[in-house]
Amino acid sequence: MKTQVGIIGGGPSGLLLSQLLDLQGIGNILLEKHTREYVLGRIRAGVLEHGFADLMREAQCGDRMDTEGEIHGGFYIAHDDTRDRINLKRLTGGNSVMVYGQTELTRDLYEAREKMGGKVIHEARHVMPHDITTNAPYLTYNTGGKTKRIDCDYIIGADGFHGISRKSIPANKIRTFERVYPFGWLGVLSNTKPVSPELIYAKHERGFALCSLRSQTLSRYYIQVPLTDTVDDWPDDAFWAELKRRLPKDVADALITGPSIEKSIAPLRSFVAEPMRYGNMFLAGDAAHIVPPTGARGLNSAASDVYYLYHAMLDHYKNGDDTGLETYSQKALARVWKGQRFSWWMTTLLHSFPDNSPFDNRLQQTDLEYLLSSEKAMASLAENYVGLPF
Ligand code: FAS
Ligand code: PHB
Repeated sequence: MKTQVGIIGGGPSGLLLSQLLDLQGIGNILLEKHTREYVLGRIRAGVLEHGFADLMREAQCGDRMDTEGEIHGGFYIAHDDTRDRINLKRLTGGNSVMVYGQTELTRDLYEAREKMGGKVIHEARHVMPHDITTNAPYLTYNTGGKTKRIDCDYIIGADGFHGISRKSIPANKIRTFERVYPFGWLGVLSNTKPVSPELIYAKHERGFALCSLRSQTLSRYYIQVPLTDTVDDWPDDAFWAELKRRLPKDVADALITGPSIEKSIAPLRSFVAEPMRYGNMFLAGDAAHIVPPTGARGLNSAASDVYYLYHAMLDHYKNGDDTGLETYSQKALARVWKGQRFSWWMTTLLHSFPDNSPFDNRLQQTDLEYLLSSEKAMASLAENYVGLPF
């Protein structure tokens, strides 16, 4: 097979780029190693920057998001048995975020690809990029016991943190930066009415907690847990009791609990691979960078990579202008690192660090007091949270 762009990975990054390119008549084939059901079984992000929401609309995939998603103009920071609201709209001159689960967004993208007759190949095993540094790169993969080949002009590595694309770059051609946090997030999904109409990020000496939602009947909650914990350590009752301990009393009293329909522990890490281009292969999304989910930057950093790649490919194929391709890595990394900074800062601000000294804890408390007492500090948080410009 021959196409213009070969995409590895059928998560949000790969699917969104595939859809945008197809709409512009730029041929592409996407290879996903799992089944569609497996991909849609993952529970992940919940908050979209307004720039991401606009990109979904441009990809003609925004209708259900606009109908079922919720526009949030603020969120709360809970601490010391009280909570302060961060008024995103006022602090950013009118910007907000869209609360709409990644699972639903991925479903919308899959359905749009299907409707357009997009070439998405599932259960593509042992995908390998070849001749990446030549003008004739190609992909091989195995399906039904047969090895197949896709010749293309460019390869997009949108295969996530554990994918093959980043690992196909010679060690002396790539540099990685990493910070692993000494805790994870235990997340629970429950068919219950959310305790708050807007998200609540809670700082507590017992550990961080987050009250989020997917709809008015589907709640998403998280608590910080030690890395040694497993899901089996947290039966539903223990989870609900611990979440209540970390919330202001009025919120804890209002919490509606119910059986968990999904429960998982995600480790927290900050990670960046540079550069995001090697030869004619471009990395996008989690294949190149990971953030702790505290600042809701993960999926949103993937969106800006897709935005830059989409416009670079447009300029190349429509105008013969390769500036976008040549500057992609530098442009994408500039925004990625701002997302890294914000995610690290918000994680450091709100979590309990077992090895913190009393001095560290005083600094953390002072950071929070300064933030909540300064319009300018809150405006800085707000402009990062709604999304810096692409
Ligand atoms: P993805 O990992 O989503 O997709 C990559 C795809 O490539 C997968 O479908 C995978 O099956 C496929 N693939 C991998 N290797 C392959 C190969 N060799 N061949 C073919 N296909 C291959 N972000 C937030 O903003 N908020 C959150 O709360 C949040 N929670 C998260 C919880 C967890 C457990 C994880 C892992 C991530 C979370 N994230 C969160 C970040 C997450 O949403 C990512 O940013 C987002 O999935 C990035 O999308 P992709 O870059 O498409 O990568
Ligand atoms: C979620 O709803 O899953 C979510 C929301 C905001 C975050 C992290 C996770 O910062």
